Amino acid sequence: TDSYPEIKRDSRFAQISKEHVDYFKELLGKEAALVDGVTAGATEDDLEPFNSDWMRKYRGHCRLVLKPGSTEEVSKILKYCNENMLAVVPQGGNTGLVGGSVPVFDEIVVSASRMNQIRFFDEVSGVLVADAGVVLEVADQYLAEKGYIFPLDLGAKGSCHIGGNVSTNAGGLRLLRYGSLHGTVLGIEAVLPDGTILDDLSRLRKNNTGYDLKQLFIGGEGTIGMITAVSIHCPQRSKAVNVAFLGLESYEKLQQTFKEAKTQLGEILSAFELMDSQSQDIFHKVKDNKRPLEGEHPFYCLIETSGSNSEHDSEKLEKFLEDVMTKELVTDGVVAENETQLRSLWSQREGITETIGHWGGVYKYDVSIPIKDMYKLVEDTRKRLEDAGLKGESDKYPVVDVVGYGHMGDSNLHLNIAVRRYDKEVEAALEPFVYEWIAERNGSISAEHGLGIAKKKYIGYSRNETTVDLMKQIKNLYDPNGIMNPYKYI
Ligand code: FAD
Ligand code: 2HG
Ligand code: ZN
Repeated sequence: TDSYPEIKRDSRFAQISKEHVDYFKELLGKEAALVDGVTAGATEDDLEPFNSDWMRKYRGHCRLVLKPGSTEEVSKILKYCNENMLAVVPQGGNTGLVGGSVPVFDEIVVSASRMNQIRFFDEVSGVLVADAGVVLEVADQYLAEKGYIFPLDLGAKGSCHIGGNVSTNAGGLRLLRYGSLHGTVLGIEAVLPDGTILDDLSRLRKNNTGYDLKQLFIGGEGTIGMITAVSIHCPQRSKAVNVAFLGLESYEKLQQTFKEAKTQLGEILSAFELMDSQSQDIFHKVKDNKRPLEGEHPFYCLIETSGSNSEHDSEKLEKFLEDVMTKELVTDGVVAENETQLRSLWSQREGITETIGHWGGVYKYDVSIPIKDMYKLVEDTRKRLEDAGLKGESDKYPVVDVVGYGHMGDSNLHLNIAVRRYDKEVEAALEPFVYEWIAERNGSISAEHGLGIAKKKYIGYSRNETTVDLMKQIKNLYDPNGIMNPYKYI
């Protein structure tokens, strides 16, 4: 999908000229702060990491990347772009999965990568204030040394930025325990398209003084401004972390196991992740590693506990395992005995996204559905593609497999269709089928990845007209010229 035949470049936007680039060069000073394919010799290859998304599914044609080093520089860049009608795409680690982080045409990429300083940490309250371009894993390691933890964790932690996380309102693997960024983010600093700096870097947990404007930027996907810093409440890091990996016979038993986990593990439960056998087959085919359990099971789940008393927590988890096996809810299970095993069990879950694209492509649906119906979407989609003669072993079939996994504890399913090639027939079988299926059950077509360009057309399946109209009014208020991340969902 190299181009977007259905989208036309907005002629209101200026073409980038030498004069524009000269302004940015003078402003940013350093050569390292620009990737310039307009006046200097930056090649397609130099620009590729900014033009192409993580899945290599969406590609733009930007010829200029700016890497400001401060909020003031971001302010001057956006003000100039706004006055000169230059369109802009804010970019973090470029790990987003809905094509929102890359340009569509020749929009200028403003990367947060040089804004990567921790600004403040309070060892008593756990409040962290950091630049938007701090990599999530770097923030978490910094916190680990102080006995704290970042309240968000996800497979892309080594590349994604905390500013990108907040802009997508990423959910991830710890939401069950620490809640969403809408609760943990205490404040933001952002630059509006006209250059105004919105300094709302509150360090307070409670602040009921009018509209909570930061919430619009949390999950705003770069459409109303660029986040330059984040203030976030970080919990104490648990001393004892345990992980169990279980094999189960049916989705029904998985639901009962989840209920038992909540009852028996209570306050120490920190993750409950679902993986079906198809997702694990793919992981093992690609990685060729030893499976954690003997034999194969239709469903797997990963349970993590985080508490303060190692002995007490292990005992609780062992007792829980014994109980669910006695009740025949769980067929087989293993508990990590050390840090290496713990990481290896987590990789069975975190590594799915990386391995599933192995055959050429993936159609991704990141959905919220009431838990009892959640896996039926995978079964119905699988049947639909089989009935249409699109799924099979040999190369003549576009579909390799239909896979379900995700954050069961948050009723968030990742339906992934691994394909050998992107194919119009497969697309027609999937859409709007999947979206209608979700809307009928009052689910959400995007639980945590956002809308970007991939889900742009489908917002109406999850939001009514009044809501979408209000969103458009907000967009127009903040960004009247529409320069921020154009052509995307709003
Ligand atoms: P980018 O991809 O660069 O940008 C994402 C969006 O935010 C774009 O619209 C962009 O314009 C905007 N943006 C970025 N930075 C800024 C800024 N400073 N100001 C304003 N707008 C900005 N997501 C989950 O929710 N849960 C998961 O478990 C999860 N796991 C993942 C695992 C893998 C292996 C991968 C590749 C992705 C995963 N994701 C997950 C997707 C997720 O959205 C991103 O990984 C992450 O939150 C995006 O951060 P980023 O810095 O890469 O942002
Ligand atoms: C995860 O939970 C991510 O692993 C990615 O949200 C999901 O690749 C996906 O569809
Ligand atoms: Zn996820």
